[in-house]
Amino acid sequence: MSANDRPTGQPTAPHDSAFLKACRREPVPHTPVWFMRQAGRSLPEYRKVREGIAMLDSCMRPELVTEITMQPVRRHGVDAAIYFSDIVVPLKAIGIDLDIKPGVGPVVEQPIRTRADLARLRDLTPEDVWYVTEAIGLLTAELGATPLIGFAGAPFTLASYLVEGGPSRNHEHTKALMYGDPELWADLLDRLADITAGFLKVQIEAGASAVQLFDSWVGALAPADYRRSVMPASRKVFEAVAGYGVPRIHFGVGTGELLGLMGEAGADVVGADWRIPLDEASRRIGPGKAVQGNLDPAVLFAPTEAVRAKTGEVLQAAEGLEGHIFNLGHGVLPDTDPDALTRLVEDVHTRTAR
Ligand code: 1CP
Repeated sequence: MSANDRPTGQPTAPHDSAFLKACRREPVPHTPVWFMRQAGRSLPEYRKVREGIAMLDSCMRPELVTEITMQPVRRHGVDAAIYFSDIVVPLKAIGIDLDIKPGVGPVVEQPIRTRADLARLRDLTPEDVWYVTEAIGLLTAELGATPLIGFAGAPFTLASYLVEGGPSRNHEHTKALMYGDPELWADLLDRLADITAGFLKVQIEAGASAVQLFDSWVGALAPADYRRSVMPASRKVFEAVAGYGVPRIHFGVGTGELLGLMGEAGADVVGADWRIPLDEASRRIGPGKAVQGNLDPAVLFAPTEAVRAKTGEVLQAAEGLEGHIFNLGHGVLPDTDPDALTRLVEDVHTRTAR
């Protein structure tokens, strides 16, 4: 069955999908499921179409982006698609000299550490990312009633790659700048907030039904530092796209102590990793927000019965919450068996059918 060809009684537009209903905290026919990093990573059909094409080049080819974005929707029957791209694409698009190195991640040729470096961060225009607009046009036509999630990296996580020059465990250069030159840091995050907001606007205007702001590495900060040095920029991003009325999702790893502040930053949905049960996460996030998560992605390497048991624990912790979107606590791990993901979608749908 194609996404356009559903039996009667099924939603006919993304607006009526279980995913968007859950984001709005409305009653749902079943708990919606999607997976962070569902596109790419574990799928053999992904590796096949990517053969010989560099990661960043693949993000600039609308037909290829459409195919890769559709693959997990076709294979797993997830309730939403996530646009295939990377958080560093808008930085590359404004001329930052960076590459995504296989097995490493984003690497920035000349890190950004001084006031003079800031001048390299100009605003993003829709023309800089014409391929995103084109790909989303193709995708919304093919997806039918299945919603498309657009995304961007949050200012802190983008700053970490720019200041460190690549992936980092301890974010030491980033924190040195944050504590050592708060004014420059604030200006850097403010610049990144504008670029990020610009990138999300392009995706929403092209047809994305929701957006997720990935602040993957912000769990490295204490709450007081988050509030003072990061929250203003993340809030600026959420406010910039508030007028579109599409749900805004906020996610980071290891953010148990930050969930309240992440909710305050302005999202409609807040994601949590597996280190905190969802009922406690929801309590910390506060009223009026849906929650997303939070099965440990490593659980998918356990036998099927163990996966079912851990899935049951997540669903139980989410019982009674207004608005739960089932997801992993972080992205799909590259060696995950794709069939385990398909079984997980079926299991959540069956157990939560109302
Ligand atoms: O669902 C999807 O897979 C959509 C595509 C997607 C997304 C949502 C990619 C493709 N990247 C991202 C987001 C992203 N990229 C995040 C936020 C989500 C998360 O925390 O997982 C982050 C932190 C990145 C940065 C990045 N890009 C890394 C992590 C490096 C580190 O610091 O440890 C890596 C390895 C990449 C490369 C990348 N991005 C995407 C793919 C398919 C790949 C691998 C490319 C390759 O191997 O050539």
